[in-house]
Amino acid sequence: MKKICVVLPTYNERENIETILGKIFINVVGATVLVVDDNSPDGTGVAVEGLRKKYPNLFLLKRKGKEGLGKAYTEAFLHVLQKMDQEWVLMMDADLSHNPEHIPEMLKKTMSASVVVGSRYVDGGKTVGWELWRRVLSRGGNIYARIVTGLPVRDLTGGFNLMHRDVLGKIDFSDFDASGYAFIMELKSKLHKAGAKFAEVPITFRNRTGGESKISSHIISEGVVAPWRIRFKGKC
Ligand SMILES: Nc1nc2c(ncn2[C@@H]2O[C@H](COP(=O)(O)OP(=O)(O)OP(=O)(O)O)[C@@H](O)[C@H]2O)c(=O)[nH]1
Ligand SMILES: [Mg+2]
Repeated sequence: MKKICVVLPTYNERENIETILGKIFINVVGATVLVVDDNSPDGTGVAVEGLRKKYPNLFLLKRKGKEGLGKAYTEAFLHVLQKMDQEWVLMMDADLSHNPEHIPEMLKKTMSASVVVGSRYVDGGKTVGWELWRRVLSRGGNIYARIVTGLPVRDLTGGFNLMHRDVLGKIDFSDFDASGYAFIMELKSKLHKAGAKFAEVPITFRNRTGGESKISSHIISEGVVAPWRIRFKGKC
């Protein structure tokens, strides 16, 4: 069995955290989960601490305050690389948009890839429950980003990704420009430059039903500029 650490960033996910953890541990026998929480005012961190009695393979990385998804992931990835020994690292949202039932299919693809993207934009992939403006923004943004960056991935902004620790370990985490969705795009670009072999597995992404959205105009505008930064980084 492949050893896997699921990294789960949380900010105010108290409504979702117990459900998502239960689903992960049922679908991926032997998984370790590292929750990285930015001191959520709704007590998500406290809830995770309580659940550690039930789940011995559950760990919590506590951060001082909300600094964005990119910073939380960076700290968690470095923690896994320096202090944990799982071979595969999975990043996913805690709001039930990413279904843990897809993880076994993603694990199968690791036979031939070092990064497996849970993808809304390959045959069989879909998004359920989003308003038209978010569907257009995401689909259009992904086409735009792929054309500008030239990266061979259809879901560049998707946050459901399984990565081998060796390729993750080649990345310079001190050199990221982005913090929102664009962090995920920049991560995929860096993985590509580090020689990762990508595969995409179709997923159904469901809009959150519990908790609040954290999408902001800053996150959207960062996503417009990021593909150009990625394209020209190191070239001028
Ligand atoms: N630790 C940490 N987690 C965050 C932060 N911002 C978002 N998250 C978590 O990252 C995941 C993705 O964020 P979401 O708010 O779901 O973003 P989204 O899926 O683009 O948008 P909505 O589902 O509409 O909210 C969720 O598990 C969030 O709780 C942050 O600043 N710090
Ligand atoms: Mg979400």
